[in-house]
Amino acid sequence: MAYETILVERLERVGLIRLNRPQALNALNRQLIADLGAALDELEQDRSIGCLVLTGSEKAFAAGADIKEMQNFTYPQTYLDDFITSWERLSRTRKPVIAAVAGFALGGGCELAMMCDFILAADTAKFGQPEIKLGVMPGSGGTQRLTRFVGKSKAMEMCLTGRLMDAVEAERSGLVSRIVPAADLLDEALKVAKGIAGMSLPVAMQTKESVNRAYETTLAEGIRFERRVFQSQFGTADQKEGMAAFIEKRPAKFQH
Ligand code: CO8
Repeated sequence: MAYETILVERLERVGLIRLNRPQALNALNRQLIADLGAALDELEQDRSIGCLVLTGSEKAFAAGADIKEMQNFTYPQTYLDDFITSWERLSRTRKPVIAAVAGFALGGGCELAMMCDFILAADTAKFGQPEIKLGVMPGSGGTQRLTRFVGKSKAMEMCLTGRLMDAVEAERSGLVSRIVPAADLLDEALKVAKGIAGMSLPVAMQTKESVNRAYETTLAEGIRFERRVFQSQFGTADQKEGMAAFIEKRPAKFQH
């Protein structure tokens, strides 16, 4: 399916989504969020896809929500339209999603990257929550997810001052999993995604669900959840195949 503001490609078992509003540094407007939601629905339903990559351009992953679109919003309108709720679609994606971030990931752009399962950053990446400079605060999880990623002190400083963080600081503080040279970012993200897409899809999805539990529940509950899911995996053909392949010294060929 063709979209107005994003490009979608299927590269074997990897679904690649590129944000594509170059004239506005991929600023996130309603059309883009609708397109992204539809693409996520499409790729989630496609059984041949095992992992997704979300990326932008060399200059910007996304420079935030579209300020020109938001400028004249009123409170009743944002409340009645439930503005932002649909932006959370990405965080409900069940398949693994990697954010490949080069250039600016600001405001809603940083929030979108944090909704992914992990962030691979180009050495050019710059993260920030500069909303305060516009007279608002982060509205799509920035005050919550950034605090969980980098801790209260740094998150508070970034949200209160709007200061940007470069890739080195982002890696050091746990916001991104790794930094790669900008020229290699997409290849590296696709390579990692291909590796994940070669695993058992239900097991990858359960692993994601279990890691995410760590954010939402107590340690004891999380451990119980992990154990139950782990035990259930012994009922799958993929567990038999994975362990047989190890013992027979050959690559595993998972069914799902
Ligand atoms: N919205 C609309 N247009 C934008 C945005 C934006 N967020 N960012 C850049 N653009 C446009 C510019 O207006 C400009 O367009 P034009 O040529 O027509 O004037 C074009 O993109 C290029 O931008 P610049 O000329 O400014 O490029 P620079 O390289 O000089 O600067 C910056 C790049 C530093 C990224 C600068 O563009 C900037 O500061 N952008 C705004 C960043 C920002 O404040 N982001 C936060 C927005 S608020 C927000 O995200 C709230 C989140 C709510 C929830 C979101 C859910 C996911």
